Amino acid sequence: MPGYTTKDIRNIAIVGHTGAGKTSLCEAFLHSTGITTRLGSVTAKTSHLDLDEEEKEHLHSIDSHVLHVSAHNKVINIIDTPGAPDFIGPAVAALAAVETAMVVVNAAGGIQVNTRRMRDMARNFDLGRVIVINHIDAENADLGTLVTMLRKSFGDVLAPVNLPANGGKAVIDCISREGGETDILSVAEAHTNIIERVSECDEALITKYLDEGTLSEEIVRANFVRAMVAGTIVPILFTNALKDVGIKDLLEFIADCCPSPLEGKQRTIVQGEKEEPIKVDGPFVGQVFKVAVDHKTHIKYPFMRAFGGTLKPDAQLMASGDRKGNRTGHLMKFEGADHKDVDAVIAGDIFAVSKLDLHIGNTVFAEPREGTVAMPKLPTPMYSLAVTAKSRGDEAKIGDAVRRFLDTDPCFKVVHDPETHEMVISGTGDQHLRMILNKMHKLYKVDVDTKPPKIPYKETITAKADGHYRHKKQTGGAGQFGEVFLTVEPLERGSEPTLSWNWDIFGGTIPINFEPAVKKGVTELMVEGALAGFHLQDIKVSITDGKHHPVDSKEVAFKIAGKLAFKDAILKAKPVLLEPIVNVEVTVPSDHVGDITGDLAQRRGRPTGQEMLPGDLTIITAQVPLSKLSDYHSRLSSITGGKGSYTMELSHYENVPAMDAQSVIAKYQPRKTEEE
Ligand SMILES: Nc1nc2c(ncn2[C@@H]2O[C@H](COP(=O)(O)OP(=O)(O)OP(=O)(O)O)[C@@H](O)[C@H]2O)c(=O)[nH]1
Ligand SMILES: [Mg+2]
Repeated sequence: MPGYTTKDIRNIAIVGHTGAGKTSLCEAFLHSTGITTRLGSVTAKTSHLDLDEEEKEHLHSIDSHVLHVSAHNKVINIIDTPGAPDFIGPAVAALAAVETAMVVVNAAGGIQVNTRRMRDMARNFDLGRVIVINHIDAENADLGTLVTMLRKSFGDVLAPVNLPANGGKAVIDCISREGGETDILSVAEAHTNIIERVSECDEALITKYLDEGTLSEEIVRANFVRAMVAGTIVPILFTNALKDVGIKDLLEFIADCCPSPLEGKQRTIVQGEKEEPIKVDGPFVGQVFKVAVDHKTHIKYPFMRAFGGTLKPDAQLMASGDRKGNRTGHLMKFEGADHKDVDAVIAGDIFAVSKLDLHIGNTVFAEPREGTVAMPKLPTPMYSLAVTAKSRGDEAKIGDAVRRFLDTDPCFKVVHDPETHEMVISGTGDQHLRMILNKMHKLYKVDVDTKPPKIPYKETITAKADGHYRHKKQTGGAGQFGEVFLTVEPLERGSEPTLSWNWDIFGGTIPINFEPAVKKGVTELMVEGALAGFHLQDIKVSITDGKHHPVDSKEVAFKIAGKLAFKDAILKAKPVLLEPIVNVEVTVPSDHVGDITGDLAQRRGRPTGQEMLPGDLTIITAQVPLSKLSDYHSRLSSITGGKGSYTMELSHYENVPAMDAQSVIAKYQPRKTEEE
């Protein structure tokens, strides 16, 4: 057993925009606690964490890294996450494993796209939040203004718990001290603010504070964790990751003031309507938040957070719903790429196993059982490329390579388009997919040609209608006979499941044993579409009547009758084409705002907001049809001379305007006639 218990563990995900200094802070933690003898540097390519070739080449993290250090007798498990918007997947998944999200802000860059996204995700997932303002030595940093801006954006819950002093060479603690020389703001005000924020977490404390005019340091410290968990305080700390300023203070703060697994967000196992708390001393429950693959040996390492129970190397592990498990084998604690075996894992800890076929998001048990622990919602990959092998015969190699990325990347998806014979890969953005194609080239020696794939339109109906089909075929001896009457009705947009199935047959006009065949025909059409070859959604179908023949009625006859009766009804039910609308956030130098908004308007974009950032940058947000964005990456680059960037995520589906719909449907007419 480890020499610590669950209450001694602190789990922290370090999140925030790219370049904020997250990996550098982790290097500083490793160095400051004596784990590394030299301070690793991202820029000098000597980082102990950013070890991947792509990370070294582009000088930023592309996957999460797991490490742990000790401070004030606590074991601090840390997940360093990538901050580039295209690599947000591993950062979102990391939130599943922790009680606290540490949002790092670059003092010179301010609140950037991913700072806001990760802050909102952490809050919506009920995690404790800490802000770290790093790069306090940056020449153009205006720390006072930044704190004001952060407060505007995060709200009054923000409270500096230390302040930079001595020209950014030190920090002064404001929990224990009430005065002192600082570079910005007053220690006394910060001290009072902390007391107020902490008192807010409890009625009795508010009364005590109002009665006595203050609270002792002892009381503040004793209640700090509760205030963080309740969200009445979001502390701010200052650091310079390269010069060891504020690093020990930050580690001690995490050890003393951030929630342990017993105090922070409590996870539950959800199974249908039932929700069951997880017991720390109950059977083992864990969740996979990262999968690493050693590209040389192809060994897979699922990384897990243990929520309940103790795990030994001889246990069997299985994902929710699996009947059989596999022997756990080595249990490991990782430090970047290095790992050491441990003889047991306790509730609350973060660890890895090897060679087990587990996936990101899997809830894992040591006995067969159902139910899952909720994960924060991962972004839907909306940026796609159709890929074909450059050399003939490489198709199988591409398939193998792609499978490895599917194992490790939570926002990478692949579908085969049976119609165009294309493999369509999807990710969060151009940078994301380029990274995967680069790795495919370097690690698996496969090269591909790419082109924009077809847009994932959908089809639905807007009215109620009846449908009918009589399938009768007489070929020599045995014939085929089946007749189906049905009704379709629209469901609410975005319904789950997308098809509501109702078997309203009375008196055996269609024998019940043909229900699966009719359903098969209907579900086939749900995938194939009736209008233009896209998936149908949000439809209620009721099979109301039919006829059968004692000899000639066969499954195949009812499948065809079901499918074509369904198509008949859909085409009468005022079908429409739906298109994906994405939320786009474009960050550009402010003098390009006019050009960008004009260009977005031409793409049928609807502006939803604009926000100024430090450094004369502006964020423009808009909702735009995905179909209008296939060339956006190069267009943005040419408008801004390469200085603009954008992110997009699925918002919803809505009707395609009539003109555009006609041209999409027209393109699919020939295939439609061929099919029938
Ligand atoms: N001057 C100064 N530079 C810093 C500081 N912290 C980090 N840097 C530099 O800032 C750059 C980005 O640092 P990283 O640690 O890679 O940033 P990150 O947040 O991990 O970035 P992503 O991995 O892309 O999300 C590197 O060149 C660091 O050397 C700091 O406190 N002061
Ligand atoms: Mg990094």
